[in-house]
Amino acid sequence: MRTKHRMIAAIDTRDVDRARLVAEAVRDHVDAIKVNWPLVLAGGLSVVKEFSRLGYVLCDLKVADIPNTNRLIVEQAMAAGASGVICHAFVGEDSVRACVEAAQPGEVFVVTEMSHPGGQEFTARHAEDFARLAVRAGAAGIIAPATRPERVKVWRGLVGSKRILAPGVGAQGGRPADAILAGADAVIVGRAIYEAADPGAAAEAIEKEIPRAPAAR
Ligand code: NUP
Repeated sequence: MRTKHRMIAAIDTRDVDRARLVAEAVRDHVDAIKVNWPLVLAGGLSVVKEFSRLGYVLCDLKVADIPNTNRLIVEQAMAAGASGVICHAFVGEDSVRACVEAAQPGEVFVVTEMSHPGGQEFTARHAEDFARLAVRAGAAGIIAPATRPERVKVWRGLVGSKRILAPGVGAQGGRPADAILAGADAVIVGRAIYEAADPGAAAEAIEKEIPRAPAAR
């Protein structure tokens, strides 16, 4: 993923027409459009195909199963036009490797510590292991919480030049500049954009808050 804008739009609305409108409005301000279960269940995988014509589509299916099932899921996402998928690490390295292999030449991003308060209950305890696993398994990068930039900083040291994508900006309270300065390559923004009266203007305003200088590595 090229991270020129350092921002990814998460379009989680279940209204497919609204999703189309948001995708068109933000395309010049983001590096990728992320789709998750709410939109995929509402509009089917054809939404992925449609948005892939606009650019990079990151399929956030949080794949979390045995290797064979992971492969069957990821192959379908890639065939539908996704450029990347998000998977969970707690299922183990073999399952993550199955995603990485099935996604080729596409990319896999591995969830570490989740951004919501509940992310501290269980995922936080294993987040360092998840980040190391992502590197070993050949993933393109990790997903790390913009709500806890101090944690992002730790994993930047663990994952080297792998990508760090940080959700939790806006509705969950994280600030884009904090996550980027902590070492994230891009922030993931959902409700603050897709629920805005003018999603294009909202994306542009958040983009302006993002420091241009590369984070210290
Ligand atoms: O830890 C994570 N936190 C998170 O919010 C991992 C994620 N993949 N996400 C996703 O990012 C979440 O499912 C949603 O699609 C998006 C954040 O949306 P919002 O809170 O900005 O509306």
